[in-house]
Amino acid sequence: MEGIIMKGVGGLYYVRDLTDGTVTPCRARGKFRRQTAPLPGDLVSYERAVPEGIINELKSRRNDLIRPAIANITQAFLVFALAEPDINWDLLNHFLLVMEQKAIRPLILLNKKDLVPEETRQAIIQRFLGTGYELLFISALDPLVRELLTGRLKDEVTVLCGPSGAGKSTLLNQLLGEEKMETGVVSEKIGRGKHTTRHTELVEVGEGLLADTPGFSNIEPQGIPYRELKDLFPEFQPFEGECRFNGCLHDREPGCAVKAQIGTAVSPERYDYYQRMFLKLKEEDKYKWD
Ligand SMILES: Nc1nc2c(ncn2[C@@H]2O[C@H](COP(=O)(O)OP(=O)(O)OP(=O)(O)O)[C@@H](O)[C@H]2O)c(=O)[nH]1
Ligand SMILES: [Mg+2]
Ligand SMILES: [Zn+2]
Repeated sequence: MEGIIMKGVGGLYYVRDLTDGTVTPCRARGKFRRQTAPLPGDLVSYERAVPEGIINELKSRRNDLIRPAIANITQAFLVFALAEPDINWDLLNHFLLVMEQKAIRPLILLNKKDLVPEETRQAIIQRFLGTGYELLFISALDPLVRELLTGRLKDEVTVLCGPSGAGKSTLLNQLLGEEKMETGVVSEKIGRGKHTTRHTELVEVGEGLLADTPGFSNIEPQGIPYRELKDLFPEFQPFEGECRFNGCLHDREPGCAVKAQIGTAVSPERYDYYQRMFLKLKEEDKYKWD
């Protein structure tokens, strides 16, 4: 039988059958567990048994993420609060890089719009100039968010990513129309939600699957050669090939067509982020072969 892993807790994987939708707790056969740890989102062949079924085979993955740990994602909702906590722009840009790298479509959801005046929105939109990334201002507390987002879940495996306290679990509950995920006020002391989500779990909603994940304050994009970083910035692409030098990396080279667009088709903030990541990756590259 074939199924998809909804969550893994203490070596037990909850497999949802692709045909009838029933969920069976399963153990994984040792032989492949040693090679690849099964993740939520993994497609498997399994056998039903009482009290626990057995996963016999892990199908090859379309993609996977390490943080949050999940496989076969088709789209990501990047949930950031406009306030409480304030937006960590580097974190948002890191997520965008990871999604580009893994060919996962991102949707930027700026939550808690009730906490900030509408005038602040334009400046945020400007930051993503030319990227083509979709950006929505929402309030996860407002039931209207269901109408806005449910249609986008159909036939997708969607992951909710974002820092602790951004409202991911609140949004999931709103989409489910029930309180399934624990949510909590952001504690001033520890800077994260009280009922902070501890593991990644897929749930069925809107004819698709949606994963709530624990929030984190930092992720580092991995395995990007500094020369290829530019390919992960969609707003640079229209100007590729227009720089004075062949193979221009849009850093310090004279006659750079991308740099000429700063403030018009490329936002200063995103370019600044590009340059900082570029330097960082280049530094790391130096030590790679030592
Ligand atoms: N004012 C306001 N508060 C919100 C909104 N959405 C969520 N919150 C509150 O923000 C707090 C944190 O929400 P959670 O849903 O627990 O956040 P989370 O992203 O799941 O956090 P972690 O599980 O720690 O990663 C809760 O007190 C929510 O009630 C919103 O749209 N407006
Ligand atoms: Mg949560
Ligand atoms: Zn250039």
